[in-house]
Amino acid sequence: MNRIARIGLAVGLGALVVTVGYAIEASGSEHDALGPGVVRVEVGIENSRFDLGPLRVQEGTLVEFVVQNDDPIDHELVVGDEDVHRRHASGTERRHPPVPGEVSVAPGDRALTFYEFSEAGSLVYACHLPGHVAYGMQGTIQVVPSG
Ligand SMILES: [Cu+2]
Repeated sequence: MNRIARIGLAVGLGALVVTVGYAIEASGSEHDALGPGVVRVEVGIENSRFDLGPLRVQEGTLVEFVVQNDDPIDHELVVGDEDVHRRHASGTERRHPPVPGEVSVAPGDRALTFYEFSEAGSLVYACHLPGHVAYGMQGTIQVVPSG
């Protein structure tokens, strides 16, 4: 990729992140939650931090998580309920096979996973590599009923 194309991509991704950030920061009803339909959410990881705050998603929305790992170590994104996270927290899987909402991201790599938020409720996203949740690599996802 040449330099101009790279700058264009960076600007494009920046605009996308701003759009998502705006949607998250508003509060209240389903109108400020992501969705409905298919929504792409860019997730950056740097210094073992997700650049993503709490998410609000409308029930029934299919989210494409595009995860960019800018660290020199492995990370992962796991989306799910308490049971899913308990299993990962006590598990020993270093890499995840393709499971919706679960993806490993090698150093400097970019990976994606899809997750359909089919029921209203509270979910969590996290990285379960040893010590990463304790360091802060987790966040909440509120799935709100669609209007
Ligand atoms: Cu991690």
